[in-house]
Amino acid sequence: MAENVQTGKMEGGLSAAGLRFGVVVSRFNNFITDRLLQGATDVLARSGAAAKDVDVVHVPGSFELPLASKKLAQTGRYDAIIAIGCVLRGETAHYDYVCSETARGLQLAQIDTGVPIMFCVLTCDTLEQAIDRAGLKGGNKGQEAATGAIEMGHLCRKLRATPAPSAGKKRI
Ligand code: INI
Repeated sequence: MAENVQTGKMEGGLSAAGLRFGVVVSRFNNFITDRLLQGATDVLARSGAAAKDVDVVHVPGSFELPLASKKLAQTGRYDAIIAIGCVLRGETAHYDYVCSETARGLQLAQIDTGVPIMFCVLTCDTLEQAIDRAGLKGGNKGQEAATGAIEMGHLCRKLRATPAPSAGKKRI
């Protein structure tokens, strides 16, 4: 946990050792989501997360990510959740419904449960755009999501341990 005493700045550290993660992955477009999952789990492992502290759950499509993420968060077992999906624009409005409800559902789930949930859902017009964002060497959004999960997991632990201002303390 990094803490800057002079400025009172508080932020999460970058080691995943001792933190627990849930990863929820959509099977739809698994050509892409498998690569995002690989990127995320690589970063967690290289940052010190133990294999026993990373649970991976699969769901049919991105639309199912919010419910499964919320249920994982409600177990109280995880410091952070990573929700992985890939929505590709088709010829109908289906794309818009899946994108907006998935984003809304994941945001509601993290606000309701207080457990950080990373939005690792690609919303792309073309398969090429998705491939660019699921690269095995660079440009992998799963890696970014894992880094965010580690930081938020630390930050939430830190904030939980920070005492609330005492009732008698004068506010200015
Ligand atoms: N789910 C995705 O994750 N990506 C898509 O591109 C997609 N498209 O295009 O339809 C998709 N649809 C399935 C959806 O997420 C649900 O699984 C389905 O509607 C059942 O609830």
